[in-house]
Amino acid sequence: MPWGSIEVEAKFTAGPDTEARLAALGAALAGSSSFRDLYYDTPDLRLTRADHWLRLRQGAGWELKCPPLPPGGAALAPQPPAGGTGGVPEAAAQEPPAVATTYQELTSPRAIVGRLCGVLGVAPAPAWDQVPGAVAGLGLQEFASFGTRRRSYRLGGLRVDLDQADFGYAVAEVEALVAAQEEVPAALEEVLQLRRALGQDGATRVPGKMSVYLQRHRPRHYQALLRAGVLAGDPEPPPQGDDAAGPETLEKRGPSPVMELAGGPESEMGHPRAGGGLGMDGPPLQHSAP
Ligand code: V4E
Repeated sequence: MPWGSIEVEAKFTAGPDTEARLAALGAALAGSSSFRDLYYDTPDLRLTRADHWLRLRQGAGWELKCPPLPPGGAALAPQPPAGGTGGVPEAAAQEPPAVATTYQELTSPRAIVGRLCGVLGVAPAPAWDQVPGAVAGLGLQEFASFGTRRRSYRLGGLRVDLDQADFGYAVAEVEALVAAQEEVPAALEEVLQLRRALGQDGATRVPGKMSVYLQRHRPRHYQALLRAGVLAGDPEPPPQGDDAAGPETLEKRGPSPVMELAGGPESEMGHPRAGGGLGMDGPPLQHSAP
């Protein structure tokens, strides 16, 4: 798959009986992992305002999640913001915001750098054959860093991830990976069917980790993405569990000072680092057998 896989996913809120329901449906625990994600953008947020999410998943490498290119369309021209589609195909992109999203997940350095350059409207430099060179050359800066503990289940071609982020937010997702855009509608149907079987009613939108992270810790970045139509303005989810207060460093310090760019959108760079609260500072990515 030269452009990486297409990920169709729907978030849901897991309950105390979710794992029992998964087992009853025949799902198998595929493993547990802990990882840290570091996300990058330009100081004026041009990547995320265009719905492009560049991250370094420690232990796994660089990944770019972005709206799929239209069939046959390999043009890498600068793109307008997603306009609230969340990467969902146009037919499904009407109001209200969809509960499922469709994103391309690029992992090859060439594809990632090519797409970044397309969005930012610059020509790739020869030294940017690896992602870190492009990150430096394009002036990208880290804007979010958080750890996740994940339990993953498999059921047929679907995967269910139960995530606990170290800033005090738990979220789950049903996910299908497909190779081509034509396979998206069927995958979408399967994903939503399993989400319903796990007890999440069809209409409820559940925000992802990043949405909640930005809302809590990068509010101006969050507002910029609401204005760009990239995020849908989810209500702040209620506190969850023992670590609802989040890691000490983040909660005590609150959002870091914001640097205003003259005449441009606000920057959210220079944030404090999340983490530590769940002891995720050990080896970056550990997989354990079920
Ligand atoms: C695509 C995206 C973001 C990047 C993070 O994606 P997400 O799937 O939430 O993270 P994670 O850790 O579960 O990744 P995985 O391991 O599954 O690859 S941040 C915001 N978006 C867009 C987006 C959206 N607009 N609406 C919803 C409900 N989710 C994501």
